[in-house]
Amino acid sequence: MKSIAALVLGAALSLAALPASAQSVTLRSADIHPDGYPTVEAVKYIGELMEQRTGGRIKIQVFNNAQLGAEKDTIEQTRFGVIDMNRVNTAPFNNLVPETQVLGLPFLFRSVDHMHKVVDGPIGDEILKAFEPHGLIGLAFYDSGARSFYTTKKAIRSIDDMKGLKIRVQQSDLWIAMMQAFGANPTPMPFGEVYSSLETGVVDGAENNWPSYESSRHFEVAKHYTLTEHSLTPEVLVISKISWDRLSPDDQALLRQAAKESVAKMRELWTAREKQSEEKVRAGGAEVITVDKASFSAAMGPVYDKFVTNESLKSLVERIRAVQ
Ligand code: BDP
Repeated sequence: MKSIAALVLGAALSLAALPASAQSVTLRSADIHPDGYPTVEAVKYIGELMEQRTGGRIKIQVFNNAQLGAEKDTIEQTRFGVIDMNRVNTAPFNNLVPETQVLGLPFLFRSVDHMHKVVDGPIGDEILKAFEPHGLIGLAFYDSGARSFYTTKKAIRSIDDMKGLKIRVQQSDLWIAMMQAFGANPTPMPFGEVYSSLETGVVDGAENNWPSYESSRHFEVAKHYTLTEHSLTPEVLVISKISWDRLSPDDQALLRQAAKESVAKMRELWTAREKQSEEKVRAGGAEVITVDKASFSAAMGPVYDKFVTNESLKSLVERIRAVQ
């Protein structure tokens, strides 16, 4: 891991010495998911478009499978320009970029279509812009489906079953508070540690969408999947402001355009993958449980009270609700 980070750093430094116009660049992009996962394929697709459109001058290399580290760490490395690009969930950005919190708020989006309308419109652009003061340029939001709980021993059949369960969450204060509001004990940790934590009983459960539940093989150790669908928080693709500023304005425009185009491609891949993953985990013996979502949603008041506090976040939530 260290040697890859050193290579990336070396490449970033040598790039700094080149004049802007003559640049041949390979942008290094991080992802914790494996090859074939829709987020990884979407960023590779941006790379293909960039190669075509710049005559091979600009390329993207995706370091998948958390080769460059866990999301929290790669976010820092991206801010400092050690990694050029990064595809991560919005949750590990929540503490750094408060505007991203609204996207994770439980039961805020009425449907995937509602979420698409929000992130594809001016609100999405506004939240992408909010990354800039933190050394990052937001390029695109990608689908992440709905997140639901899964547990190792006791299945969650009603909100009362959540009392006292140790549930792994992403490293975000919002997500910690959400678990507390559900009655559970939140255990924040990186994605890569979840399988063994489920297996050894460090946690009783976790929560994720169908594709991550499947590709991580968490379904082998946590077989009860309860369709709470409590958050539709999307993924986000960012580029380091340091790497961005090294690109010419024309190349920046090409990259923005290619990133926008990758969203439609990603959604196609995502829809197909959700189905395949669901089939795979059902065939693998997962028990899929439906619940009364309204009773879970009714417990979320404290989360909104604690996190939607200033006028700008209140306005974002109101405007999101108003999107038809
Ligand atoms: C997946 C996201 C990934 C997160 C992971 C998690 O695609 O970026 O790291 O959830 O729960 O759905 O940590």
